[in-house]
Amino acid sequence: MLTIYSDLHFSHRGTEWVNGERHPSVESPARATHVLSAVRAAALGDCRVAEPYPITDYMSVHSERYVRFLESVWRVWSDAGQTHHALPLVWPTRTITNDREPEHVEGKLGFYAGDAFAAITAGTWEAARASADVALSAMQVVARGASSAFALCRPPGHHAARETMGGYCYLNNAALAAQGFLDRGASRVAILDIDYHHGNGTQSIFEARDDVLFVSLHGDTHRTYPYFCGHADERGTGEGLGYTMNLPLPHGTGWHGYRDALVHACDRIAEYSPDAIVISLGVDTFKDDPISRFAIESDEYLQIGHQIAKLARPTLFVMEGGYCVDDIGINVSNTLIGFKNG
Ligand code: SP5
Ligand code: ZN
Repeated sequence: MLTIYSDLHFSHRGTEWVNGERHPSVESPARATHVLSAVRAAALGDCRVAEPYPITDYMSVHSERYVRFLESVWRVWSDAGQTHHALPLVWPTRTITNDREPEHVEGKLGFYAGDAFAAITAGTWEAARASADVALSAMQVVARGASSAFALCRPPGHHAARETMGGYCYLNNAALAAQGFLDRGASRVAILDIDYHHGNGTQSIFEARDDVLFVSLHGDTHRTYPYFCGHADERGTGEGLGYTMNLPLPHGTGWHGYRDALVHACDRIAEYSPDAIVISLGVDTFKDDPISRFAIESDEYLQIGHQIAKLARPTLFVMEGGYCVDDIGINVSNTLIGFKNG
């Protein structure tokens, strides 16, 4: 299995608020370094750098004004005399909302953010863009006939919606890949999101459509980030009704409960009979993840990969979350090895 990566992610090191203090984000450059080392150590296959894609290619799932915002926001922010990372402070809430983009950068930040977990730094755009290019390059490898590929994306993408950043995400790498498969001739694409957090961005991009099936296993959003959606009764809208499947699981879920949900998810995907599968691969389901509450052990990621392999479809793995840096490498490589060994 070919791995696609980029070193341009190093230019992005975000900050986040924890307990009233500003900290380096747990979504760190070391995550990608450790995953790349583990994939190399596991001799999974070649590792190759991503190709650059034109900015207009990101507009297949994002709006033009949102992409232009991401491209320009750091310059506008620093031109305004600001010296530290940009984080939103004001939001269009449920009742005080319209669709008008503010002119001031402080307003734009809230307009285009779902939360305050997606800091804008000097190198954020370059990194987000490279991450999307990793996903698109790996998608192209599979679209041209490879049975699988691994997109070692950083920053992650599944919390980014059509015009919303959040949860360490800016461009939705998995959604760009899924749309890329459709644009290259696929009729149906399934996205299986196994990050601990609900893929709210991905769901919102595809929930009204039946050409992308979105299936997600995640911590119950009554009690965990990203809150507000990801509930079992969300099944899609309009033509997309029946093409969103959410499987929320309680705090403490270990392999036993997880496996049953994963088998159920895979059964739905098999029934859909997709031409390609995109796996939003987060390993923040790990027992020692610092921000999550599942209890999957390192060896059990082999079983997760094995279940996905049983679907026997062209499969693209897209890196999402996972914040236990010491074990992120083995957890990701075990998933991919479990898949490769069928
Ligand atoms: C891609 C991805 O995994 N994004 C995750 C974003 C999660 N951000 C919010 C986490 C809030 C955690 N607060 C829990 C503190 C536990 N001590
Ligand atoms: Zn996550």
